[in-house]
Amino acid sequence: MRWQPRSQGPEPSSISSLAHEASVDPLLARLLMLRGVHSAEDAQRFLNPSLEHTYAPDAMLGMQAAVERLSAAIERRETALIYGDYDVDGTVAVVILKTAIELCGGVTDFHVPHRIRDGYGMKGEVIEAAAAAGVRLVISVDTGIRAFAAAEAAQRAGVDLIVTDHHLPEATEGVPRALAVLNPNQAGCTYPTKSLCGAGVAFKLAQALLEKYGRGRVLPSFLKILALATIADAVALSGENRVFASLGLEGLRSPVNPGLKALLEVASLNGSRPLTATDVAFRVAPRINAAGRMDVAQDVIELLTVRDANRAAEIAARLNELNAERQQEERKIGEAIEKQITENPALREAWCMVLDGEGWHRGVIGIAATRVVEKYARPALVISRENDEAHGSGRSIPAFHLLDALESSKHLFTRYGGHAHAVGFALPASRLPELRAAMDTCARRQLTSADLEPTLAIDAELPFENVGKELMLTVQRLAPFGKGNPTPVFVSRGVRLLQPPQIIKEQHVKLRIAEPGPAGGSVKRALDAMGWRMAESAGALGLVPGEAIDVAYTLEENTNPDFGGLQLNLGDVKKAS
Ligand SMILES: [Mn+2]
Repeated sequence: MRWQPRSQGPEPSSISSLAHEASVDPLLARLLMLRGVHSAEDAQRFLNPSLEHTYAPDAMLGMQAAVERLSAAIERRETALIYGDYDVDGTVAVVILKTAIELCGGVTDFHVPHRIRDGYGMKGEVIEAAAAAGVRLVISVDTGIRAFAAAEAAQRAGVDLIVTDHHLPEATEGVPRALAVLNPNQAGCTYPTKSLCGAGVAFKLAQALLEKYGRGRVLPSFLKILALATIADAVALSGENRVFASLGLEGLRSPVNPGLKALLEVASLNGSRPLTATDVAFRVAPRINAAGRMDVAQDVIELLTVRDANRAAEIAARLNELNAERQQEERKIGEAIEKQITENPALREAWCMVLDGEGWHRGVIGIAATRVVEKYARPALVISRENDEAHGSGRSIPAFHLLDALESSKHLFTRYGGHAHAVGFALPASRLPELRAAMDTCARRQLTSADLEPTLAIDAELPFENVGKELMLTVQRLAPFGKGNPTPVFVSRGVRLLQPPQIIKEQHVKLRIAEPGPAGGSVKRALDAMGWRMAESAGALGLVPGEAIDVAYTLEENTNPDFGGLQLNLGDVKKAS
């Protein structure tokens, strides 16, 4: 793996002037600058997230029309049908808007698509059925920005449609015709935060509504679930999103909502330490997503709105089981993919890997694609074939705009959408060979071989003696970490390996290391470094005790006495250069 500085390092003089102006130590100033923070004012905002730093909802195009129509519905006690999506973002968005409208005195209903039966996106049939049942107002959340046919169906059925979404609009056709369209990514919208998740857009509408009805003070209570969606949807954790994630995680330490309590409990997060974005991304979100993947997304809405603790515990336990099932499906597809790649070298050599299998569970192909990208450092599409139909999910590397790549072969698809880094699509199975060839050609045209080389971005090189509690506290001031705000990675060179590498569960490796000193001399202070899923790569180095090694790592708090409060998580290890 290639170690390279995270972006072009800031000038030492600008680091010291930021350190001075913001009264922070130079290392913290450096880490801030590497995260795009350049002024003392921005540093203060970054280090002290507050709702006061968020933008007025009015700044979003379409907000006024949406609030007016919703207020009219509230006054008339007319049912507003919220049309959501089945993932964390989509279900949280439903809960936020539903709760806000009801707090203002309105009446709501919601629809969350059945992943397999309904597929992704807003469907005209659902709106027509609602219209037949007397619904005159539909609001989409986290979906709808490309639902041209559904928007026309709404118009024909005499239903007012408000689209709220964060996915990228169609490049040439723009946005669907609706009473209002809220999406910071649409042409003409000057709202500063372009990277809101779907629940973030719904929150801005909820905010506008609640403020109009004099209920603005309840807004902070939405931040806990908004943080879940913001982290789970992997939007950049900077600006407003950092405020949502940071304040929300703080609140999740002591949730009042019975559903959230039950959910954290089954995820073994008991509030003994502050929650991290990693806890949400790897423990909470997968349990919520399991519902959508296994087709009971409406259970999530019930979980997050139910008052009864017993019912909440029941749903949470069910989500936990579904998550275990999901993990099993994921393992099965992962193994099938590895088998295909070993048996077919052409697949391994493709610059964009397109993998397909009969009957792969459509709920987990996105996760499978993420694993392929992590392992092979190139864009990947994972596709489930069912008879003549193929449904796929894709993930990419930063250098490759995956949605643009699909767009350049749009004639192949019956449906496609998403972002630069993640897409979903469907096509006739007979066109898979064409898709495979087109994606590979497209990737080879746009990427260079350097783009496919796995790299590790380094924030700073430190003497090992500087690694301690104080450094960890500095790092923690920058949390929560995620997309747009990566966990700082440090490098220490020539550290001494004290014991033979310890293999854990055949997959992981633990290294006991200390700062360099004379061979045979006394050991000053030792720390444990965990190499997750690195047993194989570290084993190949044949490390022996006493050897000098270079380590790249992140820091994590570990209250286990064996670790002395601090754990290093290895990004990579090499023999000392
Ligand atoms: Mn979303």
